Amino acid sequence: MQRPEELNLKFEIPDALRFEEGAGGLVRAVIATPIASAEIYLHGAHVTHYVKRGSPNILFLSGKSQFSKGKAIRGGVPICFPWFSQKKDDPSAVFHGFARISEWQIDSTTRHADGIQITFALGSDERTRAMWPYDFRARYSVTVGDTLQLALTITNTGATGFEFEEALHTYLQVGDIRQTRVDGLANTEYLDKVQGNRKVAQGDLPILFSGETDRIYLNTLTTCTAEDAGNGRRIVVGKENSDTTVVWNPWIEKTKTLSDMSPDDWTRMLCIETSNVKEAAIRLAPGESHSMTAIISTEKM
Ligand code: TA6
Repeated sequence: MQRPEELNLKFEIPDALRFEEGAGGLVRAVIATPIASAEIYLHGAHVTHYVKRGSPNILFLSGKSQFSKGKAIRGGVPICFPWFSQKKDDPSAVFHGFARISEWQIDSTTRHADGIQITFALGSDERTRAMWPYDFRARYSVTVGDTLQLALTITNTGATGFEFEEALHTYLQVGDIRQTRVDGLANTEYLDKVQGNRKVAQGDLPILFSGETDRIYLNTLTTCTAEDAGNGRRIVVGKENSDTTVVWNPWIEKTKTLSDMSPDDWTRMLCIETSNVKEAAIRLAPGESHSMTAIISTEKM
Protein backbone atom coordinates (compact mmCIF):
# COMPACT_ATOMS: atom_id res chain seq x y z
CA MET A 1 0.00 0.00 0.00
CA GLN A 2 1.36 3.45 -0.89
CA ARG A 3 2.01 5.58 2.19
CA PRO A 4 1.38 9.39 2.30
CA GLU A 5 4.95 10.24 3.28
CA GLU A 6 6.39 8.32 0.32
CA LEU A 7 3.85 9.81 -2.07
CA ASN A 8 4.52 13.35 -0.84
CA LEU A 9 8.25 12.93 -1.47
CA LYS A 10 7.57 12.02 -5.12
CA PHE A 11 4.34 13.82 -6.04
CA GLU A 12 3.52 16.69 -3.63
CA ILE A 13 2.91 20.09 -5.27
CA PRO A 14 3.67 22.72 -2.60
CA ASP A 15 0.61 24.77 -1.57
CA ALA A 16 -1.60 22.83 -3.98
CA LEU A 17 -1.53 19.03 -3.62
CA ARG A 18 -0.48 16.65 -0.84
CA PHE A 19 -1.32 13.14 0.36
CA GLU A 20 -2.69 12.17 3.75
CA GLU A 21 -4.56 9.42 5.52
CA GLY A 22 -8.28 9.90 5.07
CA ALA A 23 -11.42 8.07 6.17
CA GLY A 24 -10.92 4.45 7.18
CA GLY A 25 -7.14 4.97 7.05
CA LEU A 26 -7.29 5.04 3.25
CA VAL A 27 -4.81 7.34 1.52
CA ARG A 28 -6.16 10.36 -0.35
CA ALA A 29 -4.84 13.26 -2.37
CA VAL A 30 -5.98 16.66 -1.13
CA ILE A 31 -5.99 19.50 -3.65
CA ALA A 32 -6.53 23.08 -2.47
CA THR A 33 -6.19 26.17 -4.68
CA PRO A 34 -7.75 29.66 -4.55
CA ILE A 35 -10.35 28.47 -7.10
CA ALA A 36 -11.36 25.02 -5.85
CA SER A 37 -10.58 22.10 -3.59
CA ALA A 38 -10.92 18.35 -4.05
CA GLU A 39 -10.20 15.02 -2.41
CA ILE A 40 -9.40 11.85 -4.35
CA TYR A 41 -8.81 8.44 -2.73
CA LEU A 42 -6.31 5.98 -4.19
CA HIS A 43 -9.02 3.38 -3.43
CA GLY A 44 -10.92 3.36 -6.70
CA ALA A 45 -9.19 6.60 -7.82
CA HIS A 46 -12.37 7.91 -6.25
CA VAL A 47 -13.10 11.64 -6.29
CA THR A 48 -15.12 12.27 -3.12
CA HIS A 49 -15.10 16.09 -2.92
CA TYR A 50 -15.05 18.90 -5.46
CA VAL A 51 -15.88 22.34 -4.05
CA LYS A 52 -15.48 25.70 -5.75
CA ARG A 53 -14.70 28.55 -3.41
CA GLY A 54 -17.89 30.13 -2.12
CA SER A 55 -20.22 27.38 -3.42
CA PRO A 56 -21.85 24.34 -1.81
CA ASN A 57 -20.19 20.96 -2.48
CA ILE A 58 -20.90 19.86 -6.04
CA LEU A 59 -20.59 16.15 -5.29
CA PHE A 60 -22.83 14.20 -2.93
CA LEU A 61 -21.05 11.93 -0.43
CA SER A 62 -23.04 9.78 1.96
CA GLY A 63 -22.25 10.32 5.64
CA LYS A 64 -22.69 6.55 6.01
CA SER A 65 -20.30 5.54 3.25
CA GLN A 66 -17.84 2.78 3.98
CA PHE A 67 -14.15 3.47 3.42
CA SER A 68 -12.65 -0.02 3.30
CA LYS A 69 -10.98 -2.40 0.88
CA GLY A 70 -13.43 -4.37 -1.21
CA LYS A 71 -16.22 -1.84 -0.67
CA ALA A 72 -17.25 1.00 -3.01
CA ILE A 73 -17.42 4.51 -1.57
CA ARG A 74 -21.02 5.80 -1.72
CA GLY A 75 -21.03 9.11 -3.54
CA GLY A 76 -18.46 11.24 -5.36
CA VAL A 77 -17.45 9.70 -8.69
CA PRO A 78 -17.16 5.89 -8.67
CA ILE A 79 -15.41 4.46 -11.76
CA CYS A 80 -17.38 1.57 -13.28
CA PHE A 81 -15.05 -0.62 -15.39
CA PRO A 82 -14.73 -3.09 -17.19
CA TRP A 83 -18.48 -3.72 -16.91
CA PHE A 84 -21.51 -1.71 -15.82
CA SER A 85 -24.19 -3.07 -13.49
CA GLN A 86 -24.19 -6.88 -13.52
CA LYS A 87 -21.48 -8.71 -15.51
CA LYS A 88 -23.30 -10.24 -18.48
CA ASP A 89 -21.78 -13.74 -18.26
CA ASP A 90 -21.43 -13.86 -14.45
CA PRO A 91 -24.15 -12.22 -12.31
CA SER A 92 -22.14 -13.12 -9.18
CA ALA A 93 -19.24 -10.85 -10.26
CA VAL A 94 -18.71 -7.56 -8.38
CA PHE A 95 -21.39 -5.05 -9.41
CA HIS A 96 -20.10 -2.24 -11.70
CA GLY A 97 -16.73 -3.98 -12.18
CA PHE A 98 -13.56 -4.05 -10.08
CA ALA A 99 -12.02 -0.61 -10.85
CA ARG A 100 -13.86 1.22 -8.05
CA ILE A 101 -12.68 -1.27 -5.40
CA SER A 102 -9.08 -1.50 -6.59
CA GLU A 103 -6.12 0.52 -5.28
CA TRP A 104 -4.82 2.69 -8.11
CA GLN A 105 -1.22 3.88 -8.32
CA ILE A 106 -0.15 7.51 -8.73
CA ASP A 107 1.25 8.11 -12.20
CA SER A 108 1.88 11.87 -12.07
CA THR A 109 0.89 15.23 -10.59
CA THR A 110 1.24 18.52 -12.47
CA ARG A 111 0.18 22.15 -12.56
CA HIS A 112 -2.04 22.20 -15.67
CA ALA A 113 -3.48 25.20 -17.53
CA ASP A 114 -6.96 24.16 -16.31
CA GLY A 115 -5.91 23.49 -12.72
CA ILE A 116 -4.04 20.92 -10.64
CA GLN A 117 -3.91 17.54 -12.39
CA ILE A 118 -3.32 14.14 -10.83
CA THR A 119 -3.17 10.97 -12.92
CA PHE A 120 -3.89 7.50 -11.53
CA ALA A 121 -2.94 4.14 -13.06
CA LEU A 122 -4.41 0.65 -12.86
CA GLY A 123 -3.12 -2.33 -14.81
CA SER A 124 -4.15 -5.96 -15.28
CA ASP A 125 -2.64 -8.58 -13.02
CA GLU A 126 -3.46 -12.08 -11.82
CA ARG A 127 -6.25 -10.70 -9.61
CA THR A 128 -7.99 -8.85 -12.44
CA ARG A 129 -7.37 -11.60 -15.01
CA ALA A 130 -9.18 -14.04 -12.71
CA MET A 131 -12.26 -11.76 -13.03
CA TRP A 132 -11.74 -10.53 -16.62
CA PRO A 133 -9.27 -12.52 -18.78
CA TYR A 134 -7.66 -9.61 -20.66
CA ASP A 135 -4.59 -7.35 -20.33
CA PHE A 136 -5.25 -3.63 -20.06
CA ARG A 137 -3.78 -0.37 -18.76
CA ALA A 138 -6.10 2.29 -17.35
CA ARG A 139 -5.11 5.90 -16.82
CA TYR A 140 -7.44 8.34 -15.03
CA SER A 141 -6.63 12.04 -15.06
CA VAL A 142 -8.42 14.36 -12.62
CA THR A 143 -7.99 18.11 -13.25
CA VAL A 144 -9.25 20.41 -10.49
CA GLY A 145 -9.88 24.06 -11.35
CA ASP A 146 -12.87 26.17 -12.40
CA THR A 147 -14.18 22.87 -13.79
CA LEU A 148 -13.61 19.27 -12.74
CA GLN A 149 -12.25 17.30 -15.69
CA LEU A 150 -12.22 13.49 -15.48
CA ALA A 151 -10.56 11.54 -18.30
CA LEU A 152 -10.52 7.73 -18.32
CA THR A 153 -8.21 6.14 -20.91
CA ILE A 154 -8.19 2.37 -21.47
CA THR A 155 -5.46 0.66 -23.52
CA ASN A 156 -5.50 -2.94 -24.71
CA THR A 157 -2.01 -4.19 -23.78
CA GLY A 158 -2.76 -7.84 -24.59
CA ALA A 159 -2.72 -10.04 -27.69
CA THR A 160 -6.49 -10.40 -28.07
CA GLY A 161 -9.27 -7.88 -28.66
CA PHE A 162 -11.73 -7.15 -25.88
CA GLU A 163 -14.96 -5.23 -25.25
CA PHE A 164 -15.61 -3.22 -22.08
CA GLU A 165 -18.22 -0.94 -20.54
CA GLU A 166 -17.36 2.17 -18.54
CA ALA A 167 -19.13 4.83 -16.49
CA LEU A 168 -18.10 7.82 -14.38
CA HIS A 169 -20.95 7.33 -11.93
CA THR A 170 -21.11 10.94 -10.73
CA TYR A 171 -23.23 11.70 -7.65
CA LEU A 172 -24.25 15.38 -7.76
CA GLN A 173 -25.38 17.15 -4.58
CA VAL A 174 -28.70 18.97 -5.04
CA GLY A 175 -30.79 21.06 -2.64
CA ASP A 176 -33.91 18.92 -3.25
CA ILE A 177 -34.37 16.39 -6.07
CA ARG A 178 -38.09 17.32 -6.13
CA GLN A 179 -37.06 20.85 -7.19
CA THR A 180 -34.46 19.64 -9.69
CA ARG A 181 -34.80 19.15 -13.44
CA VAL A 182 -32.37 17.85 -16.03
CA ASP A 183 -32.11 19.37 -19.50
CA GLY A 184 -30.14 18.01 -22.43
CA LEU A 185 -31.73 14.62 -23.03
CA ALA A 186 -34.92 15.66 -24.86
CA ASN A 187 -35.86 13.61 -27.95
CA THR A 188 -33.68 10.65 -26.98
CA GLU A 189 -34.62 7.11 -26.01
CA TYR A 190 -33.75 5.38 -22.77
CA LEU A 191 -33.82 1.93 -21.21
CA ASP A 192 -35.95 2.24 -18.09
CA LYS A 193 -34.66 -0.12 -15.37
CA VAL A 194 -37.75 0.67 -13.28
CA GLN A 195 -39.87 -0.76 -16.13
CA GLY A 196 -37.77 -3.89 -16.76
CA ASN A 197 -35.38 -2.09 -19.15
CA ARG A 198 -38.20 -1.22 -21.54
CA LYS A 199 -37.13 1.27 -24.26
CA VAL A 200 -38.95 4.60 -23.74
CA ALA A 201 -38.96 7.88 -25.70
CA GLN A 202 -38.07 10.93 -23.58
CA GLY A 203 -39.97 13.32 -25.81
CA ASP A 204 -39.39 17.05 -25.88
CA LEU A 205 -39.40 17.39 -22.10
CA PRO A 206 -36.83 17.92 -19.35
CA ILE A 207 -36.42 15.16 -16.77
CA LEU A 208 -38.39 15.83 -13.57
CA PHE A 209 -38.26 13.52 -10.55
CA SER A 210 -41.29 12.06 -8.76
CA GLY A 211 -40.17 8.49 -8.04
CA GLU A 212 -37.31 6.01 -8.46
CA THR A 213 -35.52 6.96 -11.66
CA ASP A 214 -32.96 4.60 -13.23
CA ARG A 215 -32.44 5.22 -16.95
CA ILE A 216 -29.78 4.55 -19.55
CA TYR A 217 -30.12 7.22 -22.26
CA LEU A 218 -28.89 5.88 -25.59
CA ASN A 219 -27.04 7.47 -28.55
CA THR A 220 -26.56 10.82 -26.86
CA LEU A 221 -23.47 13.00 -26.97
CA THR A 222 -25.07 16.00 -25.33
CA THR A 223 -24.18 18.05 -22.30
CA CYS A 224 -26.64 17.65 -19.43
CA THR A 225 -27.64 20.47 -17.10
CA ALA A 226 -29.13 19.82 -13.67
CA GLU A 227 -31.13 22.87 -12.62
CA ASP A 228 -30.53 22.69 -8.86
CA ALA A 229 -33.15 25.19 -7.73
CA GLY A 230 -32.58 24.24 -4.09
CA ASN A 231 -29.05 25.68 -4.30
CA GLY A 232 -29.82 28.39 -6.88
CA ARG A 233 -27.39 26.92 -9.40
CA ARG A 234 -27.02 24.83 -12.50
CA ILE A 235 -24.60 21.89 -12.52
CA VAL A 236 -23.36 21.20 -16.04
CA VAL A 237 -22.05 17.76 -17.03
CA GLY A 238 -20.32 17.90 -20.40
CA LYS A 239 -18.66 14.88 -22.03
CA GLU A 240 -16.41 13.64 -24.84
CA ASN A 241 -16.39 10.18 -26.44
CA SER A 242 -19.39 8.98 -24.47
CA ASP A 243 -22.53 7.69 -26.23
CA THR A 244 -24.74 6.94 -23.22
CA THR A 245 -25.80 8.89 -20.13
CA VAL A 246 -27.24 7.19 -17.04
CA VAL A 247 -29.63 9.12 -14.78
CA TRP A 248 -30.36 7.69 -11.32
CA ASN A 249 -32.19 8.62 -8.17
CA PRO A 250 -33.18 5.73 -5.86
CA TRP A 251 -36.09 7.63 -4.22
CA ILE A 252 -37.58 6.50 -0.91
CA GLU A 253 -37.97 2.70 -0.99
CA LYS A 254 -34.71 1.83 -2.82
CA THR A 255 -32.75 4.14 -0.46
CA LYS A 256 -34.06 2.15 2.50
CA THR A 257 -32.29 -0.91 1.06
CA LEU A 258 -28.90 0.86 0.92
CA SER A 259 -27.12 0.47 4.27
CA ASP A 260 -24.57 3.15 3.31
CA MET A 261 -27.16 5.87 2.75
CA SER A 262 -29.37 7.71 5.26
CA PRO A 263 -33.13 7.32 4.70
CA ASP A 264 -33.55 10.89 3.37
CA ASP A 265 -30.32 11.00 1.32
CA TRP A 266 -32.37 10.51 -1.87
CA THR A 267 -33.58 14.11 -1.59
CA ARG A 268 -30.01 15.45 -1.81
CA MET A 269 -28.49 13.45 -4.66
CA LEU A 270 -28.74 12.87 -8.39
CA CYS A 271 -26.47 10.69 -10.54
CA ILE A 272 -25.68 11.88 -14.07
CA GLU A 273 -23.26 9.27 -15.39
CA THR A 274 -20.96 9.79 -18.35
CA SER A 275 -20.72 6.31 -19.88
CA ASN A 276 -20.39 3.81 -22.69
CA VAL A 277 -22.65 0.89 -21.74
CA LYS A 278 -24.93 -1.73 -23.41
CA GLU A 279 -24.63 -1.43 -27.20
CA ALA A 280 -22.21 1.49 -26.71
CA ALA A 281 -19.61 -0.82 -25.11
CA ILE A 282 -16.13 -0.09 -26.50
CA ARG A 283 -14.17 -2.68 -28.48
CA LEU A 284 -10.37 -2.43 -28.54
CA ALA A 285 -7.97 -4.42 -30.73
CA PRO A 286 -4.50 -5.13 -29.29
CA GLY A 287 -2.60 -1.83 -28.86
CA GLU A 288 -5.68 0.40 -29.27
CA SER A 289 -6.77 3.01 -26.70
CA HIS A 290 -10.00 4.87 -25.94
CA SER A 291 -10.52 7.98 -23.77
CA MET A 292 -13.80 9.16 -22.26
CA THR A 293 -14.03 12.55 -20.51
CA ALA A 294 -16.54 14.20 -18.19
CA ILE A 295 -16.36 17.95 -17.54
CA ILE A 296 -18.33 19.16 -14.51
CA SER A 297 -18.97 22.85 -13.84
CA THR A 298 -21.53 25.14 -12.21
CA GLU A 299 -23.41 28.32 -13.17
CA LYS A 300 -25.51 30.67 -11.03
CA MET A 301 -29.22 30.41 -11.88
O1 TA6 B 1 -26.17 3.72 -12.23
C1 TA6 B 1 -27.42 3.29 -11.75
C2 TA6 B 1 -27.25 1.97 -11.05
O2 TA6 B 1 -26.90 0.94 -11.95
C3 TA6 B 1 -28.53 1.66 -10.29
O3 TA6 B 1 -29.26 0.63 -10.90
C4 TA6 B 1 -28.04 1.32 -8.88
O4 TA6 B 1 -27.73 -0.05 -8.79
C5 TA6 B 1 -26.81 2.23 -8.82
O5 TA6 B 1 -26.19 2.04 -10.07
C6 TA6 B 1 -25.92 2.05 -7.63
O6 TA6 B 1 -25.17 0.89 -7.73
P1 TA6 B 1 -24.21 0.57 -6.46
O7 TA6 B 1 -23.57 -0.73 -6.78
O8 TA6 B 1 -23.21 1.70 -6.36
O9 TA6 B 1 -25.13 0.55 -5.26
